[in-house]
Amino acid sequence: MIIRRAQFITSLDALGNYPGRGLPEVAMVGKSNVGKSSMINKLTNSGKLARTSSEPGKTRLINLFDLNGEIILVDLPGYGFAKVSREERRRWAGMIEGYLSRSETLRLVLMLVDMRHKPTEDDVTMVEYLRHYGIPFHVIATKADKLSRAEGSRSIPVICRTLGVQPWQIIPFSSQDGRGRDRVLELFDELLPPPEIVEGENG
Ligand SMILES: Nc1nc2c(ncn2[C@@H]2O[C@H](COP(=O)(O)OP(=O)(O)OP(=O)(O)O)[C@@H](O)[C@H]2O)c(=O)[nH]1
Ligand SMILES: [Mg+2]
Repeated sequence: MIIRRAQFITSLDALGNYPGRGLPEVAMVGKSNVGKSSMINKLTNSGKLARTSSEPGKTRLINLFDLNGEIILVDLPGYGFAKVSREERRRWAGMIEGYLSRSETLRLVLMLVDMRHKPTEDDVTMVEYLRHYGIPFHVIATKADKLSRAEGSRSIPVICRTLGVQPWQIIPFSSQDGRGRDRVLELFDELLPPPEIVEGENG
């Protein structure tokens, strides 16, 4: 998919109506600071469409972005961020779960894990949750630019074992150098309606 136009739509604290609702949705999940918002900016080639921060807990609402009027990208708050109050964490978990379990147009989840670290208990829980609800997902191994080639090849089997996924389900990604971007955009292509066949052409 070539992204010609990317626009912020709105922020919600629970799934509700929004302009563009009905289009296929792709949601990013993962712990705080893993790089969800940065990934949106890299995919759309826009410096600051989604707000990022070196401090975890930046995204606090469900943020929706329109791609070409064809796909909705959903930026969710991160989980597992110890510094916010228990009540706030519960509210975020409710937002994430509420969204994942209720959206009827959610077609793909990009589950982000930091390529440098073993996935956490929360990550394992998230994958179990996605499987339970039968939500198709791919694992995005973020911050790949921070690893050497050797470190990178050691990290993939750890992610596979911990999350119980196959290597083909993992896409190493970097918001710095853009690796993985093309593979993710190819996944988006699969969500688009097939091109219309124009009758009368080529016999
Ligand atoms: N080197 C490197 N840094 C990255 C990459 N992706 C994100 N970062 C940095 O990691 C920090 C967190 O990035 P965000 O995109 O805000 O993370 P998030 O997952 O949206 O975080 P929350 O909104 O708090 O859940 C920022 O300082 C980014 O610059 C990457 O691919 N490579
Ligand atoms: Mg964010």
